[in-house]
Amino acid sequence: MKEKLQAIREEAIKKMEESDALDKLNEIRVAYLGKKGKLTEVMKGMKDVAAEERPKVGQLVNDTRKALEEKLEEIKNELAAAAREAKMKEEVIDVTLPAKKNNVGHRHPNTIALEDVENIFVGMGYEVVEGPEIEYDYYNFEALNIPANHPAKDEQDTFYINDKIVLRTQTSPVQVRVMEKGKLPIRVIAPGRVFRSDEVDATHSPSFHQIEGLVIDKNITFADLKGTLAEFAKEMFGENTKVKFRPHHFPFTEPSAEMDMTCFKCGGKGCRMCKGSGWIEILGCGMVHPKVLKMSGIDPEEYTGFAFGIGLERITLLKYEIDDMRLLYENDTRFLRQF
Ligand code: 2U9
Repeated sequence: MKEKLQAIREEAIKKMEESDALDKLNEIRVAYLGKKGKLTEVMKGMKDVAAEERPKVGQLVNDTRKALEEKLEEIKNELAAAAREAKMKEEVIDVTLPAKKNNVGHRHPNTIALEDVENIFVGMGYEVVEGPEIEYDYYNFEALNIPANHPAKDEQDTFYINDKIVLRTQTSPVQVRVMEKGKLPIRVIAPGRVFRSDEVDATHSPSFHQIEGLVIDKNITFADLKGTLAEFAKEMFGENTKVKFRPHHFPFTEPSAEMDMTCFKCGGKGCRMCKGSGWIEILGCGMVHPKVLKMSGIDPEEYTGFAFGIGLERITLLKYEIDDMRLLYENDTRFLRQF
């Protein structure tokens, strides 16, 4: 019995030491220590052992089981450590490799120009207001003194949803809604998308953006308009920028004007940018028509105001010297990356 146990012990330990994987080690455990294992078989033979020998043999069986269990645990730990080591080697990360470059997004040039304009007017105490892109004919035309037979109302220029509803052709209806609320004085700018039934070319698009401004208070004069817009041109295009006003006509302002500024490229000498004239047209403006004030419930005897309209794309193209408006809408990242 003693020799048999010794032989099982040596055989099992040898097999354990030769084992190179955890599942093989488990097979060995089953074969020697399991219910039908070799050591269990020996235990079954105890009944043939003389009664006085049994405690001794029993002790020996227990010692053998303990020794095998200890060895099993030891080899198991060794194999697990080796497996961990191998996995670590396989998953090693080379921290010296150059990092993958992320594509960082850019603000659209129109957005940059819009934020510049907004910051200038917010700095002068204006509030930025927005309104619907789909508007009633009343707010887009009638309340702005644009009569039913005006060419701007032609289907060739305006997108009609039905005979009462249009895609706004200007952001002016936003200011009409502000006036209607009746809270005075008013000092707002209204930026936003507008729609006109135009063919696409280098300077036209059926959808573009405007920034309009409106100031209404007691004693507002054309001098306030001139001072405000001259200051805007300086802040936007440089301290040396000069402006001049040419008479114009809009149904919603009287008198009306267009404002030109000295060319920021040549300073007024004349170049390709300003087509040799030294001047660049940048916006339209005027004193709010008394009829427009009256229609929105403001007394033109008590209050006066000025308004202006800026084409955002025009400012963006000028600022970045871009010669084709279509580039602003194509979302070509090679173009957008440059801003
Ligand atoms: C109210 C009263 C008056 C807004 C104005 C212009 C002059 C103007 C153009 C600029 C380039 C349109 O995008 S563009 O083609 N706009 O010249 N807009 S005065 O006048 C208003 C607005 C609201 C209640």
